[in-house]
Amino acid sequence: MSYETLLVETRGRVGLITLNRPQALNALNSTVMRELDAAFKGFDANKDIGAIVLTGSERAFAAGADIKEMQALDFVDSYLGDFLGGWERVAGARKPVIAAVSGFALGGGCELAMMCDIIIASESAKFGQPEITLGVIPGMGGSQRLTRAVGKAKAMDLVLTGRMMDAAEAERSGLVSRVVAPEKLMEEALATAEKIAAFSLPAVVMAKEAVNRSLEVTLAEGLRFERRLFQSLFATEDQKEGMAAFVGKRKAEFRHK
Ligand code: CO8
Repeated sequence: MSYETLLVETRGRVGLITLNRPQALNALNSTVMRELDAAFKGFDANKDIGAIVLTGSERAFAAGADIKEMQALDFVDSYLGDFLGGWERVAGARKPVIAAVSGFALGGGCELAMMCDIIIASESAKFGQPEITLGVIPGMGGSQRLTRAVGKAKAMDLVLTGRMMDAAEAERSGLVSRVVAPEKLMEEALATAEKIAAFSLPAVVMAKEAVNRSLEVTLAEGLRFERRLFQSLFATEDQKEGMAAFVGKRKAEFRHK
């Protein structure tokens, strides 16, 4: 499949997706949404892929939803067309997704990064939810995922003022897993993805599912869910291999089964 707004490639067991609308600082329009959905689905279905990296350009991960596309929308079209509803599918990738963020991650760009499982940021990264400056509010998780990630105080500050926070503040707040020098960003993101992709794929997918479940349910339900997944992994060849390798003092060779 060829893409108009993305570059999609594989690096070993890692799927790499690069947002590619430089003329609009990677603003997210409906074509990007459709293409990202297809690219994630393709990698999710591909047994040879164990993790995905999503990135933008050095200047911008993504500067938000495409304001020029949104400008003329009215309520009825937006509501009946479930405007932005499709982004939930984009957030539904089952394999781990690492966002490698450089430059602006604003509005929908910040929200897209937060749909990923790990955010690795360049020192140049700037995160924000500037929707309030446009007369609207975040529409794809900025008031929900951001609040869960950084707490109410910081989320209110960002969502109500529209200000940007730099990479250091984002790391201090818990939004970002790691901050690296700009020239190390892709190396770090790809190495992290390769590391994850070498583990047992069923274990990796279940680990993601279990952590995400913690955001939805009570502790008792979450612990039960985790335990059932843990128990089920004893049906896999990779559990036998991982534990035999430890006991045999050798490196595990996971078959992803
Ligand atoms: N939409 C459309 N075009 C954009 C956007 C955008 N969000 N951001 C930048 N561009 C375009 C500019 O219009 C400009 O195009 P042109 O050269 O044709 O005029 C080009 O990209 C370069 O931008 P600037 O000249 O403005 O570059 P600067 O370096 O001066 O400024 C900024 C960079 C600060 C990032 C600035 O472009 C800016 O403020 N952009 C808008 C940021 C914003 O408000 N984002 C929030 C949008 S609303 C939103 O995201 C709602 C979320 C809903 C969920 C979305 C689902 C994921």
